[in-house]
Amino acid sequence: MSALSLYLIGPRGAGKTSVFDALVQTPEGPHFATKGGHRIGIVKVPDARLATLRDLFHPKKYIPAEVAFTDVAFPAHAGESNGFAALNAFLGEADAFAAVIQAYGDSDAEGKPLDPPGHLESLLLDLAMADLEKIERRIDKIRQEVQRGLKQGLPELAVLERCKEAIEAGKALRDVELSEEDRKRISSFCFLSQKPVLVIANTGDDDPTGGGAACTALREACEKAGLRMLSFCAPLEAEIAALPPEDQAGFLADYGLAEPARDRLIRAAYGTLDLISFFTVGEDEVRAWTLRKGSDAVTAAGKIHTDLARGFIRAETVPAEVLIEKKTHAACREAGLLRLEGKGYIVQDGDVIEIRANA
Ligand SMILES: Nc1nc2c(ncn2[C@@H]2O[C@H](COP(=O)(O)OP(=O)(O)OP(=O)(O)O)[C@@H](O)[C@H]2O)c(=O)[nH]1
Ligand SMILES: [Mg+2]
Repeated sequence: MSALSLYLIGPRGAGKTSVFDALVQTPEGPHFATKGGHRIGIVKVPDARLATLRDLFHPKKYIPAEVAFTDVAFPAHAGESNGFAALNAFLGEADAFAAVIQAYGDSDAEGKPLDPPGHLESLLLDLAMADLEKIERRIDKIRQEVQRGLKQGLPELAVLERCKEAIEAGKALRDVELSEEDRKRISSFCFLSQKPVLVIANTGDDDPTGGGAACTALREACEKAGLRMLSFCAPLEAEIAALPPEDQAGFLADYGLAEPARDRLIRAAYGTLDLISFFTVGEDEVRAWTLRKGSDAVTAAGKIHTDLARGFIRAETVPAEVLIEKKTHAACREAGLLRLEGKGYIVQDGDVIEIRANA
């Protein structure tokens, strides 16, 4: 996996761009690029363990993991699915969505009374409707083939019909239980309602920690939908992110915030997507790698290089905290804390790993 990519989506005027600004703001100004009207900001995943390892090893290169945020530009005349159908191929590339929902003020961008749960519901519906359109088109195509005697599409047709029923019953495809085989049969569609969704409540500066009524209502709706919610006041977070680093913690604390918005969102995304980090260290580089929880040592080796997976012998493994305490691999080995793990070892968050492999 290269950088984890999170796409900011949401109703018109919900605060997507304001949230994006808060995420990409730095004391030197905002960092982002523009592509096809969409704004993309790549940020480093903060990890205190990795920073401490850097200070121990003084590597030539220091390479934290990265997350890419995209502020999706929805077309102005979007039609029924609010642009989701038109942007389907583009949105399909996201690893997950961050759904920005307005939770400040009394009225929404269209001047209607503020209704965060309603906004979330219609956003989720837009995602599902974009999928349904694709599913119906594909079902028609397969049925035509079957009529002409081409039967190989039948297993795919069966899965798609289940998906269609689920959406028509008001479900998201992420809530449909599929076998590994069925999952593969539909993976190329990159269905939008199959992707993990994190909800961001964009609160007012009168409610920086999200305890207000609008946020509470939205939180309840998220719990019902099985979605994780974070809240932040985007303009306030952007202001704090622009301050000199040494001043930021104090301002955050003044508003009752433990961490900047960016860090909270990244942490939540890792949790929702079941991701962990492992590290490689040395004189050349100290680096973080992103891995799905439950992956084995060979998979971790393959992240670094396919040759390392192919020639895998063992993984010399020590938790970052132990290496930080003992300072060197030699000291870890002496204390019997450097483990030799085989192919099937399930990598743990924070493992420092050195792969031994046949060249
Ligand atoms: N008071 C207040 N205003 C906000 C907040 N967040 C956004 N706004 C304002 O709401 C308006 C819309 O915000 P944007 O961030 O542009 O919303 P958007 O979702 O990117 O909008 P589109 O891209 O046009 O769909 C802007 O005028 C913002 O200044 C907030 O937390 N508090
Ligand atoms: Mg915008």
